[in-house]
Order: sequence, then C-alpha cells, then structure tokens
Amino acid sequence: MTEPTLAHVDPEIASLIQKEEKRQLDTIRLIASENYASRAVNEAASSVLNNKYSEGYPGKRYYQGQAHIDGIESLCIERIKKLFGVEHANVQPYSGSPANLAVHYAFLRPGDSTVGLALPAGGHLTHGWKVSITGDFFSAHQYGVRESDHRIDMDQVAALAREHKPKLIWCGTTAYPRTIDFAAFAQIARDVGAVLAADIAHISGLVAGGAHPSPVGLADVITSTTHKTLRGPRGGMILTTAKHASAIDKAVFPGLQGGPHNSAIAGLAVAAHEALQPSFKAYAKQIVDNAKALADALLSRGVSLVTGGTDNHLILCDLTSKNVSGKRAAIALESAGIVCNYNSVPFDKRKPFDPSGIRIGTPATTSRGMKDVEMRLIGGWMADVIEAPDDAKVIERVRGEVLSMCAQFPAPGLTR
Ligand code: DSN
Repeated sequence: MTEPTLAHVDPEIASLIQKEEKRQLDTIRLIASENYASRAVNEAASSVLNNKYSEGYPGKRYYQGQAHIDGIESLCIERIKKLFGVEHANVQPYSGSPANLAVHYAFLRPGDSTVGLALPAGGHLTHGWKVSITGDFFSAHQYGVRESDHRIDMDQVAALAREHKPKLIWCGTTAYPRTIDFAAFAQIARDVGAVLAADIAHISGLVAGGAHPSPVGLADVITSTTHKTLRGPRGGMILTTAKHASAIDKAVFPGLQGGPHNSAIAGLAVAAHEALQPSFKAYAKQIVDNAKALADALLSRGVSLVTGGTDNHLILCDLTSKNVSGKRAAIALESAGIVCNYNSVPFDKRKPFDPSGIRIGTPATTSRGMKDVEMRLIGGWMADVIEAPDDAKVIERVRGEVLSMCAQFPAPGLTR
C-alpha cells in the first residue's frame, strides 16, 4: 500500500513546515537555546517508535512488545552515562521543566525549602520562581547576581543556605554568560546538608565536549534538556549517582510521567553517539570561540554586554546606552534575518515584556560551520541594526548580507 504523503493529506501543515524549514535555512539563528539537530537525530525522533507505549523501565514494563524499545532505551542510557561519566541516567523526562519538577518530587514534600537563582538574574522558572509550581508549592528562596559585576553572588547563596537550611539547592542558568562554579555550590550544599542539583540545559553540549567544567562528582543530581548545545531532539534527562538513582527513577515514573516518548529517546541515543565522536569536542570549543568573537565584535561597536563578555555559548547585551529596547531591537533584527530573543538584564528598570536586553548565542551558527570571520560580520550587522532599528535601507542591506552568508553554510538536518 502506498500511503499518501503529508503534502497530500494535509497541504496546509505541510506548507507551514516547509516555510519554517526555509526560515531556518535563510536566517542567522542566534537564540541561545536553539540548534540544528542532524538528519540522523531527526530520523530517529520522528520514527515508528511514536506508535509504542512502554511505561516502566528497560526489563520492567507494564506493556508487552518491548523487545526493541528496551534495547533503544538501554543503549541511550549507556551512551549518556559514558558521555558524561555518570553512574545513572534517566532519559525519560519529556523536557527540562518536567526533569526539574521530578527532582523536587524525589527529594522534597510541599512546603520544603529550596534555594535557586532568580529568573531576572538569569535563572530558570523551575528553580523556584514564584509563578512556577516550584515557587508556589515549595518555599523557594532566590539568590541573584552582584550589582557590581553581575556575577552570581556566592556570598548570598551561602547566606540563604545557612538561613533557610534548604533540602535542595539549584545551580545552573538560562541567561548567564559565565562559567558556573560547581565546586563552590557543592561546598555550600555540603555545609547545610542539601542536595545540589545542577541544571546544565544550556551547557550540556559544552560539558560533554569539555568546553565547560563538569558538575559530575560535585552535584548530586544533574538535569538537562537535550536539544540545546547537545544537538539532540527535544527532551530531557536526569543524571545522578547510584545512591539517588532509585529516588529519581520513581519520581519520573510513576511519580510524574506516564509512557516515555520513545522516539525522543532514540533521537537522544543518536545525539549521544554523535557527541561521543572526537569532532564534537572541536564543535563545543568552536561554539565558545564563536561567542567570544561575536562578543568582541559587539563590544567594538559600543554594545554593552552583561559581565563584559562571555565564557560560554551565550551573550547578554544591555542596549540601554543605544537608546533602543530589547524588544524593538529583536524585532528589527528579525526583519534583517537575525533571530534572537529580547531578555531582561540584571536590575532591569524596564518590564520583562519589553526589557533592556537581547540574549544571543552561537550553537546554531556553529552547527552550520560558521567561524570567527562570520561572527565578526554578524556582530557588525547587528550593531548596524541596533543603531538604526527604523532605517529600512539598513535592514534591507543587512537582510541581503544575511541571505548570502546563509547560502554558503548548509544547515544540518534540513532537507535542502
Ligand atoms: N526556554 C529555554 C531557553 O530559551 O533558555 C529555557 O527553558
């Protein structure tokens, strides 16, 4: 039987997918949490595995028909354990937020205390921010960055830990351009008897590739999404020691989730296989080199950067001195083919929906093979647009430059 294709069955959706693919091809994608998964990852992640239910874990399921699913999940677990050098990996979380909620469920009861980085300082919603379940159901105390240099205030972390004796301390960020001092967090957690959870969603590819220090051996639990610097399918994972393995597994299933998304797990197995190749180390290093080059280009045009630069894949620009809001700049940049997100900067005087900054990152451009030369050009084009967000001629010129650069750098995973 020849089944009709998507284009035949649902031309509207087929056409929107095609347009999205073209957008991904023809733009410079600087959203720090995005990437291009490879064709191999995408094939595994959109396969017939979508058809199968498999509540439970390899060797202990609640449905028959697991002969191949067990093999896929076991292979994924073994590869992730090898890649990060950990004793236990749970690869079933649907994404980063459920992974973080599972960590809360494994170690806390409602009302227990946690300590985590506040959202406006670069933390994640699920590290205890008040509008998240993690801030509503738990007694969450939030640290920030220092006003003087916008680096994480480790004195405040220690003081909050001593005062509130939390059961859980979070480290890890979504909008922070500097190295996380996992050893300092581990010392504070040990001193107060807290579990230390490191959320490495943004940097897991850098950690795997040796371009950022690893929290393994320092944090009790490590969570991550799988689709950012790691270049996998959308999903989540929790890495831990043998001691906490059973608590984490029970919290994910049956505590929080039902059937795992087997297609995402297969995609992650492929991404882990790719990340275990020697070339991934070079890729991770290039992401950081590219971020530094892009930061230099922006600084040389007078764009001010939170903390003055970057150690990782991410740059937070404060546009206050350019007299343009983050939102207006992000919209103008998108018209010119450069896609980023507007973002609060520490101690922002503007509202989160129209803040002072933009957040950019280099995982996706690095996946296309762009290097130092391209980063310097992109930084210059960004500054041109930021300085003249309403100038249609500038935007049109930059859009032309972007299109010709994109044409020279094929993107992994796209079909053309
Ligand atoms: N939304 C992700 C990011 O962009 O960093 C974090 O959840």
